[in-house]
Amino acid sequence: MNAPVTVYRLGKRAAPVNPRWTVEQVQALLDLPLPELLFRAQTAHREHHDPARVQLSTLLSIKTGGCPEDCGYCPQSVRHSTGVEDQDLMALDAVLAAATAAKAAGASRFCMGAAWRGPKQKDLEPVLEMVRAVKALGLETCATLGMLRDGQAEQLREAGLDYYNHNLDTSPEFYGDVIHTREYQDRLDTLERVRNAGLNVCCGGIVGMGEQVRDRAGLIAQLANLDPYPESVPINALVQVEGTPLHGEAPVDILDFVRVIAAARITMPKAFVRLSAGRQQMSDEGQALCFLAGANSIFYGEKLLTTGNPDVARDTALLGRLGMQPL
Ligand code: SAM
Ligand code: DTB
Ligand code: SF4
Repeated sequence: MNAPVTVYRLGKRAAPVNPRWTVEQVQALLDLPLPELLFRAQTAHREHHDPARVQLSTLLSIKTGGCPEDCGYCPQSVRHSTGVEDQDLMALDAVLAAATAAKAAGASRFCMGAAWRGPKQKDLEPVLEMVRAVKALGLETCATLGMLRDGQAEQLREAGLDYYNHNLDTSPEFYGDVIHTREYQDRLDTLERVRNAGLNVCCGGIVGMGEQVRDRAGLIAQLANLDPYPESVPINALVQVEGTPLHGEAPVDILDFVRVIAAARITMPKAFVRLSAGRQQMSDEGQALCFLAGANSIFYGEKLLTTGNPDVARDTALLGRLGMQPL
């Protein structure tokens, strides 16, 4: 009955042999009655995590706009007119000032994002300096710089990078509807370089791009079948930006978003599942459901890369209302 499922593994397209999770199994999770799904997610969550703790990561766009890729969701693509102002690579002292402020506000991780297809060696050198300096502040370090070539992940690791973020974004089947300038396999190749260099992998995707439930299941199955699965799994709700091709999509129902969080928690029980972009558009109650579904990390600070995020006062109040504490 079921069509064969392509399971992508790091570095090669493998036949569908014994995946830890099939797309059908994940879809069955997404289709559960919500109370049952939340119970299963909470059970998995409590086996490995304190349900009252949340990890806080602050983002900084260290190089903004002018990106040659055509990701349909992204305000930084040179192919979309979004009004985002291009900014060259930031100076080290400005990055350090932002990291210092993030630490003072309570973040434990600082994530530096650059709108590159991938860094050239001359781009990477100053980023290595940034990683060294941010690490020296006593923060965990994360970077998201696009595709990496051989040897670059090792250089980042040696500079003190803890995590590299590179998202699969959606299912292999839906991917080509959203991005045309690089392939799913390119992303898997970068993830393999990151893993082989001994870095922690931060990899997730976006919900609300017009995908079917099966594509959400396809994304989660891909992530969960990575061997090992990512340490950090950001689940983003599409932030719709005028001028991007995906502007005007029907917003995702928060309860469907909660289901994706729960499926990530059940299939990747030890991972930190991050309730990522889109929180500014969510109610406190919607976010609370995400935590009940097993989310235990957020982006913290009033800006994501180019779009808004709840400010520190709103998040402090939210965590207070929920009786939750930063990790
Ligand atoms: N250029 C690098 C790359 O694409 O790997 C790093 C930065 S890129 C902005 C990082 C991730 O942010 C994307 O893979 C995507 O998942 C997410 N993202 C970008 N724009 C978004 C949006 N409008 N809403 C939600 N997530 C978004
Ligand atoms: C991730 O999964 N989400 C973050 C981070 N990784 C780099 C980025 C969200 C970007 C939202 C749109 C913007 O602010 O430009
Ligand atoms: Fe470029 Fe990354 Fe935006 Fe894609 S998501 S357009 S690669 S900055």
